[in-house]
Amino acid sequence: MSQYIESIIEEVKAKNPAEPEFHQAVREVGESLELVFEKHPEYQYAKIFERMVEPERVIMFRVPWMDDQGEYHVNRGFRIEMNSAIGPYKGGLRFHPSVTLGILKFLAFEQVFKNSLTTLPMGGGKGGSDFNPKGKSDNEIMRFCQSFMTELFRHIGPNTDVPAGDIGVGTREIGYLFGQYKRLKNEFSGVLTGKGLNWGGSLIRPEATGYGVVYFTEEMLKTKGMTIEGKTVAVSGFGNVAWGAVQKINELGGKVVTLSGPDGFIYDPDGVKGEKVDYMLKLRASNNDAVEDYAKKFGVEFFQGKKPWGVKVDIAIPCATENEIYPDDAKSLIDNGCIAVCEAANMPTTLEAVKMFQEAGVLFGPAKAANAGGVATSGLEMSQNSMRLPWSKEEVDNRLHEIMKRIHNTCLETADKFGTPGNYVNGANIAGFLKVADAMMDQGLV
Ligand code: NDP
Ligand code: 2IT
Repeated sequence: MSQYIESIIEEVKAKNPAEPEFHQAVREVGESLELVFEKHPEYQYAKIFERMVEPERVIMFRVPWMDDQGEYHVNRGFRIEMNSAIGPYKGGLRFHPSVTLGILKFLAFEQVFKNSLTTLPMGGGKGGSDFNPKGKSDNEIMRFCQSFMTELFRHIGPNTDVPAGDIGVGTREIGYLFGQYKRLKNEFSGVLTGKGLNWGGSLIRPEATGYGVVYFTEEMLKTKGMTIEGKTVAVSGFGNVAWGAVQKINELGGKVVTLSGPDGFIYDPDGVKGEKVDYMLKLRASNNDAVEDYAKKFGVEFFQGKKPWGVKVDIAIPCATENEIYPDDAKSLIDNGCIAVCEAANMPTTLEAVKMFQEAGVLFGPAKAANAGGVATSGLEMSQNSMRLPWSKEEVDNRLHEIMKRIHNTCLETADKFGTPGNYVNGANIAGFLKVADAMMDQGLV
């Protein structure tokens, strides 16, 4: 690690103590960017990376709400407006008790590079709340969303900042948020993505992140003359992203043998298919935080408190949350002959585990490239909203597929150009950086 990058990381740590996930994300990108600064000192001179690690704006606010029993509650709401060099801020909202400023800063930082890779004009942002949807009634979720938007509405807009879903925020929550925005602004616009189909949403958006990650995996496998057909896959999580990934893996002839939740994982040797895929939606909508019910319903094994990475599979697709693959997990996957790991969640693999996969020759697709299909399809939703014309399923899916192929090729070409062939992490970080950095240079002191 060069002195220059190390000093930036030290400063980030000093200014943002107690934000380890943000430090981790900056370090991962910083390591790749060394290769850029060697060739292009002009970025270093203009302090582009120092600017990128400082959000353009951070909004933090109180979210008071009342439960069904009439008891008062207060949560904290956030929106990190990280970078708008190439378009309006764009990124999801996360409702989960683990949400902190640091978690959202890491996610907003990653989003800047990811959105750049999509080739669409979107800057980077992220937001959310430490609100816990577990066990909440529909009315409680609605009141919370309305209160959240009552503050957020003044900071966002279709040309300013366009939030979407993430953990704990799906079509239902986007609906309540959109309804409140519309009342407050007296305006029907594309201010949020992930909307319902009857009120401005795009076909394929719910499936897009999962589909995209499988398209990306397929492209990685192709470089080794392989396909997904006949491969066994370990998936973690059971939410929106996992659901989309499972569908596309089945369609391409692969077999998903695991799902996981905060309670443990299920092992289904016959594969998660047919009605079991539909059941995932019920599990997610139950707000119950547990995957064990799947094992009970379909008579398969459940491993309490364990992660799925010890199961012998060809491919691993983490779809739950950050830092779920540690060096021990990486070792199990490598020892069991895993050929590809593709990140659907954001930063699910620790830095050491990423290095282990790369050194072992496992194909490794980093999140900011591999899971960009979700936000890319959000970008397509924005285009449809601007035109006031919806596209067909085929049209959106074809565009998504093309975008994922292009991102894959851009990563490979960039990795090659900077002397690290096959290193998708460097390719994604560098290609994502260059577009935003050049825009910032063009725009002066921004
Ligand atoms: P969902 O809320 O639909 O599902 C999240 C899944 O992860 C659930 O199974 C959830 O269980 C589990 N999970 C969440 N937090 C934890 C935790 N701390 N420990 C263990 N399990 C946890 O969210 P999504 O499917 O939308 O998101 C999954 C991942 O994909 C996240 O990393 C997200 O940032 C990323 N992503 C999402 C995109 C999108 O468009 N939705 C786009 C790109 C990436 P439970 O809810 O029961 O805790
Ligand atoms: O992490 C992500 O890319 C998302 N949660 C999707 C963001 C979006 O704006 O669609």
